Amino acid sequence: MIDRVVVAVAGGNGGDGAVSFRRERFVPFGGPDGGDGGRGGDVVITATRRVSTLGDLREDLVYGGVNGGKGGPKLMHGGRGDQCDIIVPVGTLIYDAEQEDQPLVADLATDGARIVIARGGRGGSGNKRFATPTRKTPRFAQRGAPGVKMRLILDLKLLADVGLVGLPNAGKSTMLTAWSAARPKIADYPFTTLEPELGVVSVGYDRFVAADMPGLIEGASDGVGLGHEFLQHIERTRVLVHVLDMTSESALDDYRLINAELEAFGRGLAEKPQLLALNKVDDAVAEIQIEELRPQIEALGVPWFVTSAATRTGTDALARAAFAALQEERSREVAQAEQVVPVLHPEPKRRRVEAERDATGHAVVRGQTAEWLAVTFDTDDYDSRHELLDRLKRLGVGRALQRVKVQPGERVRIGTVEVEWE
Ligand SMILES: Nc1nc2c(ncn2[C@@H]2O[C@H](COP(=O)(O)OP(=O)(O)O)[C@@H](O)[C@H]2O)c(=O)[nH]1
Ligand SMILES: [Mg+2]
Repeated sequence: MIDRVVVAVAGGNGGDGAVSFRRERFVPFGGPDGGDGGRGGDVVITATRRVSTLGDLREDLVYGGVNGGKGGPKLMHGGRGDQCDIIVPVGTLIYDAEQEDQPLVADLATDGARIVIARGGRGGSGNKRFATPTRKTPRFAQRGAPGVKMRLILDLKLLADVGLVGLPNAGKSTMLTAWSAARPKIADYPFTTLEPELGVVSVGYDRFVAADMPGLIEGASDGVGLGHEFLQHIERTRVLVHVLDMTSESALDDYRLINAELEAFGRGLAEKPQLLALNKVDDAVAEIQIEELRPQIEALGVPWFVTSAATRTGTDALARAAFAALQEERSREVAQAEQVVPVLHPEPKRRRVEAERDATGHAVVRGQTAEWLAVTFDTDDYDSRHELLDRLKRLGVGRALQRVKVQPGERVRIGTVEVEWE
């Protein structure tokens, strides 16, 4: 079962630099004092064990960092935009939906793994920074750069957090149905399948993944062997809900039988915390047995719940308790495993400057810095345009354009901007 969402992310835009001049008494024109814009907030995706599905993410939202503040007079620096945090389960794979082959951008495989997926734009420089001995009163500033925008595919292979164990016919599949939107096969005969049936269970705003785990030992000893996928589910399971058919005359023996089976299976299954579901209470036989066996049940020292999976009596309370136990287990693990996880960054784009002619013969300049400069300097303003051209030349754009034989006066495209090359 794969959980998949497509989300839009956008780093915040950088704030514009300010154009401002000092006002002083008796000084007709003070020096430039426009401050820089602030950086836009990044979009960061962090993996945590504390969530199980991608169900909290919304496809109709853009996850955006906050825009950086504008620079102000008196060299006032614009504020930095707040970061936008997206929380996903461990195991989430992130693909770039905008590229044709949808490449994998990140595999958040460990608790706490983070990626800065969409950087906020840099703030623009205020006019103070463009003052030179020959240009004492620059009347332009740099705009903030737009943040990175992407569409992402987030993929997660759902693994069980809570396992339903119990004898065949105890009501595991029915419990899963009562809990979730999943519609597992419900059979009157024991033993349908060896693949666990999964369901996503909502508890308020939280969710967990539950699995009906049909007989482990029977399967293994029949030589059927449990597949890798099944074992993955078992290992990931943090809490077991032990479903007991209380219409059975041997309910307590059934309980011991399953626990012995868990013990024999190994892999830590027997050590996982259990909740007991005394199921089929809608049946009068079960009701009477629960009353009679109450002292023995209490003596087991396991939290127990009276349920009817068929009529959904007590099933919500059981789901809430299972989730609480799950969160407790996760907290314990997180506290134990204090690890430093590096922050990932997407592949940096090409920094080098390249020039070429496109199919129509148009000269095109590519390169991250060149594109950033082109969108942040106003090309309509004479001084600003010259600042841009000077900086592009310093980057080596002139040499690159000479190689493709661009003549002065020719229009050149840099990212989304066109300028006349001088
Ligand atoms: N009366 C009653 N029958 C139930 C209840 N839960 C499950 N059953 C029935 O018990 C049988 C086995 O249920 P199923 O969920 O397939 O058990 P599983 O083998 O543990 O997955 C089916 O006929 C169900 O309808 C319940 O709460 N009350
Ligand atoms: Mg079943």
